[in-house]
Parts: sequence; C-alpha cells; structure tokens
Amino acid sequence: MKRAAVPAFALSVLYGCAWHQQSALNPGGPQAAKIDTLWWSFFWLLGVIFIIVMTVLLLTLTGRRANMEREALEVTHKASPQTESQTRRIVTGATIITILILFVLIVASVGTGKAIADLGFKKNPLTIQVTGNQWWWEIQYINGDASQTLVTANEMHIPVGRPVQILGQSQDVIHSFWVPNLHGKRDLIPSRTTNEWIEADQPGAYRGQCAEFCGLQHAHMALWVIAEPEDRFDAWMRAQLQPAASPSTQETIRGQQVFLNNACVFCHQIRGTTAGGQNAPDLTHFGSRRGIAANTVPNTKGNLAGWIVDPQSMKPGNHMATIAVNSTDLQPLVDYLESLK
Ligand code: HEC
Ligand SMILES: [Cu+2]
Repeated sequence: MKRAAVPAFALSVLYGCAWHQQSALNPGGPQAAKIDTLWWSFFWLLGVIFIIVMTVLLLTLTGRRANMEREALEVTHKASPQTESQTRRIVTGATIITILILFVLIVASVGTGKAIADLGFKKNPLTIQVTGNQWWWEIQYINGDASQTLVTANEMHIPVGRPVQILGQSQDVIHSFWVPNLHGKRDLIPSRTTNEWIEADQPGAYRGQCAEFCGLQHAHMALWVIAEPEDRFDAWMRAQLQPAASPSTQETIRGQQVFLNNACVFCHQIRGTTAGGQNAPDLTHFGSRRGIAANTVPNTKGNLAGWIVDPQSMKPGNHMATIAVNSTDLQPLVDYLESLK
C-alpha cells in the first residue's frame, strides 16, 4: 500500500505541476488537439506492440520447448527443415506487419501535419510578428493601418476562436517559438520569415518558451500567450495602443525624469515620451505584463528594483547594461514603470 502510494503520488505531482499551462497534452486549440490525438494514438499503438514483443520474448526465454530446441540447435548447429520454414514464415509475417504499422503511423503523422499547417482559409485572421532576441521576444501586431500596429514584448494576447498567423523572425541567432498548448515548435531564423498558425478555442494563459538553444540565457526566454474572449481582447488592444500614461503623482513624475535622464532611453521605448530605443523590450505598458526579463521573475516592485540595480545577477549575460541609479531615485523609477499599465 505504502509502496504503491509513492509512485502514485509522484505521478500525480508530476502531472499536476507538469504545467497544465505548458503541456502539449492539455490542448487549448484545434491544432494542439490534433497533435494530442496523434500523440496518444502513437502511445497506445506502440505501447501494445511493446507489451506483445516483451511477452513473446519472455515466453521464448522461459519456455521449455524453446529451451529444448535451443539445446538441439547448439548440438547440431543446424535447425530441422521444418523449424526453419516455420521461422521464416514468422519472420516474414512480422516484417510485413511492421512495415504496415509504420506506414499507418506515417500516414497519420503526415495527415496531422497537413491538417494543422494552415488556418488561412478561416475568417478574420490576426497577424502577429514574433521576433526572437537574445533573450526576449518582441511581439508586433501587424495591421494595414499603421495606427493599429502595436509593439510589445514577452506577452501576447489573442482572441479566442480567431486564427492567428505567427510570422517568425530573429534578430541574432536561431530561436524557436513554442507554446505547446497551442502548437508545435517553429524556428525563428535570421534573415528569413517563418510561418505558423495558432488558434485558441479556450480562454487561458498558455506558457511558451524558446525551444532552440540560443546561448547563455536560453532557459530564461519564456513568453505568455493569453487567450481571451473577443471583447476583452479588444479592450486590451485599445489600451495597449495608447501611449504611456502620463505620471500623475509626485513620485511617478520624478520616476519618469529618472528614466528619461538615464541611458535607459537608448535601449528602451516608452511611447509618448522621448525614450525611443529600439533594441530592448518596449516598456510603454510594462506594468500590465506578468513577468520581467522574458518572464524570468514575476513582475513585482521588489523584483523590478532588483532587476534595475543588478540585471546581471538575475539573468547573467543578458544584454541590459547595469546602470548606477541613485538609491533615492530607485523607488520613484520603480513606481513609475509599474504605473505603466
Ligand atoms: C544597453 C541597453 C539597455 C539599457 C541601457 C537599459 N536596458 Fe533595460 N533591458 C535591456 C534588454 C536587452 C532587456 C531584455 C533582457 C532580457 O530579458 O534578456 C531589458 C529589460 C528591461 C526590463 C524588463 C522588460 C520586460 O518586459 O521583460 C525593464 C523593466 C528594463 N529593462 C528597465 C530598464 C531601465 C529602468 C533602464 C535604465 C536604468 C534600462 N532598462 C536600461 C537593455 C537595456
Ligand atoms: Cu531563444
């Protein structure tokens, strides 16, 4: 009883924290559902074959007849013609069955690949360009109308039930966009645009991460895909398209000055201010995001202060410079950035 409890407990813990929010076996959309079905059919088919093979092997090893025959073989170095033709038939049969099964698996796998490749035939798609950077994600909502084009980072919102085309790019090395609850991996390759369609049919927060080793902080390159009903998505989009909120308290006014008077502006953009840097995450609505530094840590004031004071200890090797901010300036700066909802 006790002994059985341990693996059972371990399994349930694994399953529980095996990231419902980041699991290919907990589909949040039609494509992930097809991948899930494919995965389970492989699992059951191959599982049954494994059990059959192992059973036959065990029976052969332990069977009396087999033992006797083996001894006979060892003595004569030659099987009887009858055994030989029987063996040949068994081997031929097994080979044919194996080839047939492999063929079925190939057809199932190619068929699934085709079925999930393109959602372009569906109505009203959304186009999002995802750019991999060492080690964060730039997310740009493409729209024919430039005033509706939005740039943000590390957190993508999508409306439930609408197909989304992901155009993948990279600024430096090869990265890979992978949100297992929605789809398989798609590489982001320098000087090329890759293409992938995703769709969520259930609201939820789905975690994704870079799936192609891209250097020191590869493991800290995560993103969130937040799927929400159309009206909430629209509200989010409207809010994000606004320039940054003007600071309204003394503290945040001071914080904005600290930001604008520091080197922060050479790398970061805050729309609506003079900060127009283009090679780091856009901070216009930083306060509305879940995480800091590609979701290395949750977005709290404490973590933000730690990040600004010493980004290299939180995420060693990342490309943010350490900037000496006065201790009296730190709190206003943190308050200001967190006020950018
Ligand atoms: C040399 C360019 C550079 C400078 C200067 C710089 N940063 Fe950054 N910053 C970055 C990069 C690159 C990242 C992304 C790091 C990562 O996640 O790997 C980043 C990340 C951040 C983030 C987290 C953004 C997110 O969505 O994850 C904040 C907040 C931030 N910086 C604030 C500041 C502040 C405040 C200053 C000025 C005191 C500053 N940065 C100066 C390059 C810079
Ligand atoms: Cu990467």
